[in-house]
Amino acid sequence: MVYILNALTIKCLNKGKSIMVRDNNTYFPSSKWLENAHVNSIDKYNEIYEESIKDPDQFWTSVADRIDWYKRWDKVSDVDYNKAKISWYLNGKLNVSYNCIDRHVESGNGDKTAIIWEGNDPSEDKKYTYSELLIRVKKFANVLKSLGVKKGDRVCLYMQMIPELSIAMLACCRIGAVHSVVFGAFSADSLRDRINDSSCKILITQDTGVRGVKNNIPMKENADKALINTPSIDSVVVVKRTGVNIEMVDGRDVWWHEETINASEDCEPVEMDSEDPLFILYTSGSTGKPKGVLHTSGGYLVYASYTHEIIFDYKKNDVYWCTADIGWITGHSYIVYGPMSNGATTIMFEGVPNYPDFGRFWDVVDKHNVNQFYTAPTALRALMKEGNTWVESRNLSSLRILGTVGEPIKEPEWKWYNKIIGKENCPIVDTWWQTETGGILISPLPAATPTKPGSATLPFFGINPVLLSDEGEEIEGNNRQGLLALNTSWPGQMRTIYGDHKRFFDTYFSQFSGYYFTGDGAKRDKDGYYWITGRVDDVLNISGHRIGTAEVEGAIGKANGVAEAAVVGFPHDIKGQGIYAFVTLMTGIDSSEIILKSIISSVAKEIGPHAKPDKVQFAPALPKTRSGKIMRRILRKIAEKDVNSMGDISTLADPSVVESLIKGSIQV
Ligand code: 7RM
Repeated sequence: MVYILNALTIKCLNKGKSIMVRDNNTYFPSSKWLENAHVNSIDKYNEIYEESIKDPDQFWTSVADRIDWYKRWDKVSDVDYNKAKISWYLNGKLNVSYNCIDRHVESGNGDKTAIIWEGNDPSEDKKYTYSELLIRVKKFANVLKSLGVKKGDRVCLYMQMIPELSIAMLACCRIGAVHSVVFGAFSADSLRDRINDSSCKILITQDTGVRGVKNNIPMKENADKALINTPSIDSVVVVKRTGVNIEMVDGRDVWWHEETINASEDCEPVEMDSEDPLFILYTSGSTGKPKGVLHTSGGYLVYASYTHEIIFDYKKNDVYWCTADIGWITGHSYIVYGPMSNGATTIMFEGVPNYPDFGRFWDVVDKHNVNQFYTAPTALRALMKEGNTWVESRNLSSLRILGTVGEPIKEPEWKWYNKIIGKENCPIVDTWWQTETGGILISPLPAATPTKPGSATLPFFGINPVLLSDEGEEIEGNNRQGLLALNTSWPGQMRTIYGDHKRFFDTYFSQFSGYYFTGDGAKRDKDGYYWITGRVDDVLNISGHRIGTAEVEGAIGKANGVAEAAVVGFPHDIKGQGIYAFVTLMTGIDSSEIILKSIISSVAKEIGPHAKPDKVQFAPALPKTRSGKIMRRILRKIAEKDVNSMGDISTLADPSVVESLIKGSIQV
């Protein structure tokens, strides 16, 4: 399917010199973009899109030439969704760290800044050129080798946003080790489960972390708790970030700085097969157990690299900043692998948007002359609420392109972003994608696609989105809504769930045969633009973080006195979605402050503080069908305070439960 915009749209696009032209709530790329951008008109977009769909092998062949291969592939792709079998660039050989560092040094760009690290405290920053980075990565790769890490071994990285995190990732791929980054806010229990699921051999962490007003996040202490039950871990490498006193376990723990100081600066990159694993990243699904999403080397790098260049219209001298945490896929693809494979200057930010004040993002933009700025709608909502004075005192004239990711962006924050941050001069790319997709699948191209606030617009090259009915019928035509699926593969697609290929098939390919099912709903408007309506499964999106309702329910269930819990999302001003927990206590136990506290702390312990419920309602019973399934649809309506459109409740075992839930009171 090809989307050709109507004549009116194209005419408006060429309307003239004015910066951003508005028409019926459609925003057009400003004229100064039309000339020098990689894709500089909607006609060009349509032309390339058509080619990419007509002859995908030819298209993905030409794209893959951006990467340096030791040996080219002998088949572009081999995909069978009915077996969940996905391979790209078969028998191609490459090394990801070579592509992200060495080749830039070899081509004379060794003195170019690779990473600008901006610390939590504005007085702290560091820059690493590509040459400096190469030395550090080689040294640390040798440290890993000296600790017995071999090709294919898993290495867990549990760190905050410090440069050593990127260095460790690149060192892993230099020697063919598979990294598994665990977001620094996850609890000891979560860390333990993730280490065990993929039997990591080594853990890399830091003494303590700093983030906003928190200046002593107990990273090593959490790690120590996790490590009580992780038989696969041989050694722990600890980065000294804050210098506070921590315990080091003799024979197991070593300091990063001590190990690297005398490590050799020679370390040849290992030749990897395209389909050798690059990393595992855990993400929440609709069951209690997070999935180890596995990405491989060749296809992932090609896709991250290409999308980064085209969607952010990245040019050689740009300073690019993605504010995400590397603990999530956005940081993997668009702080590390995409930008660095393109030889970009990428900013890595340790702090938070409101520390030391609400102008911090804009200070960083001003200080480093950021050209592309990529963030989450939740951050924009939080900042928008604080007024414009924080923005007006900073010079944002370097900005060229703005991006968002992680959740639907709503019109108010989109308009604020456009006007107050972009000064109506910077196209906004609302990028839709997932941990599973490796890179962006639906997004405007900044100098080509007219945008509409809230729409991720059109598919990227080579991407075939479809809308499906609940029965799995393809919904053709525009002005329609359905379940979002993809009917062809792309190089950045995940390959399996680590250690559980059957679950991979069951989760993504079994519901609708021949399609990859995303778990999202979407509508396609009259112009063929996609509007993501959100998850249709039991996955919540809290401030852009994916959290499964089942995980939170499991954690609540572990608190003393709790018989059962059901968790749903509800609309939240800042977070996008908040967590609403309905909790039934054991017979004879009354709700109390103490129980409430133990529920909250159980969630913090089992998952992490970011998954704490915003609202807890104690309920005598939960609405269940006669077969015992909790009807979340009803709980969602109660959480949304939309009790008048409850729908059919006749299949409930006991419909009177609903009445008591509506009357019930919230405790938090
Ligand atoms: C990159 C990332 C994936 C889920 C996805 C959606 C939601 C992401 C957008 C979005 C609306 C967007 N990976 N999502 N981007 N919804 N518009 N531009 O976020 O695996 O952590 O989450 O996030 O529901 O399925 S993720």
